[in-house]
Amino acid sequence: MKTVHSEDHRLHFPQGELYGGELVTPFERPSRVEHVLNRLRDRGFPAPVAPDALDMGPVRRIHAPDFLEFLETGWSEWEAAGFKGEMIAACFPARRMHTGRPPVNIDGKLAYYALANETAITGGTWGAAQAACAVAQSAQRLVAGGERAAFALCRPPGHHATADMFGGYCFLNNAAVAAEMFRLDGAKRVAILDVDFHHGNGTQDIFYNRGDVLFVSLHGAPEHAFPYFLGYADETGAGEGEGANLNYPMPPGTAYDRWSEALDHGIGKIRNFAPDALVISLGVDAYKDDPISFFKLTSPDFMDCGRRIAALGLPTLFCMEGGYAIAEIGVNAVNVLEGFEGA
Ligand code: SP5
Ligand code: ZN
Repeated sequence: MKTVHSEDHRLHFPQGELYGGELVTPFERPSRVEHVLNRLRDRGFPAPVAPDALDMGPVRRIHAPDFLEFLETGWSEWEAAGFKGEMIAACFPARRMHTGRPPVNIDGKLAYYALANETAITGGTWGAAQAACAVAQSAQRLVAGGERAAFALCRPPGHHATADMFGGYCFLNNAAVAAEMFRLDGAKRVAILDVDFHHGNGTQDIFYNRGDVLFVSLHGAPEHAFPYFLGYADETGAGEGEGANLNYPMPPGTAYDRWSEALDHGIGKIRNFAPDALVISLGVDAYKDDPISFFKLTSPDFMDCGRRIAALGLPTLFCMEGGYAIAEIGVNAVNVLEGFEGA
C-alpha cells in the first residue's frame, strides 16, 4: 500500500493547547507523523510519495467560501489587530446568541468559526491544512486509479471540521473532501467509517442530509467525551440522508470485545449500503494508553480491525486522524494497514 505524505504538516505547530485551564504543548504535534513514517519504513512499506498541488474545486464543494477565506486571511488580520499570541477563541455564539452573521472584528470572527478552543491557529496553519488535504486528494486518486488501498498520512487531521467550523485539531475535512472526490469520479455511493476515538461531528454534519454518503462512527459517548454535543445513536440522518448516518457511542472503559461488535455491526451496514468506495477516518486514539481518551484497545486489536475492514473487499482510502499516545501511534496505525493487507 502506498502512503502519501507532505512535510508541510510541520507548518502547523502551535505552542499552546488550552487543556484543564492550562496552556500545554498540543497533543496533536508534528512528532506523531515521524513515528508513523518510521514504523512504515521498519515494516517494509514503500517510501511515501509527495502529494500533487491541492485542487480547491472539491474543497469548495465541502467548505463554505467565507470559512475558507477566514482560514486563509485570519492570521494576518489577527496580527494586524495587534494580538501577540496564537489565535485561540475566547468566546462563542452560544445558545440563543446565534443570528448567523459573521462579525467583522477578527476576535469575533475567530469565535464564529471555532467549534472548540483547544485548537490554536498560527501563521503556518493554513499551509499545513492545505497540505493535509492535498495528501488526502492524492491518495484518493491512487485508489480511484485502481489501487486496492492507499494511506493518506494527513496532519492536521480533519474529521471534526464542518463546512464552516474548525476545532478538535481539524481545519479542512480531509476525509469528506476525498469522499466527495470519489463521487465526482463516478462512485454512486461512498461509505465513511470513522474509527477515531472521537465522534466525527464534522463529517456527520457535512453529509447529514445526503443519501449518497453513508457515515458510520465508533466513538466515546458524547456525555463523556469530546465533542460532547453530537454523536448520539439517535442521530440517523435527515431528508434524503435519513438512515445514512450511524453512531456507535460507547462508555468509558470500552475494550475490543464490545468495540469490535460495534465495528462488525457498522461493517454490516456498509455492506448493505453497497458503496463503490470506502474512506476510513483512521484515528488510533481508541488505544488503551491514549492520554485524552478512554477506550481500551490494544495494539494487536488494531491489526484485527484492519482485517475486518478488508473483508468488505472495497477500494479503500485510509485518512489519518487522531492518536496521541505518541510512542505507539506508529505501531497502532500501521497495524491497521498490515491487518488490512494481510487479510
Ligand atoms: C482528531 C482528534 O482526535 N481530535 C481530538 C480533539 C480533542 N480535543 C479536546 C480534548 C479534550 C480532552 N479532555 C479529556 C480529558 C482526559 N482526562
Ligand atoms: Zn480523536
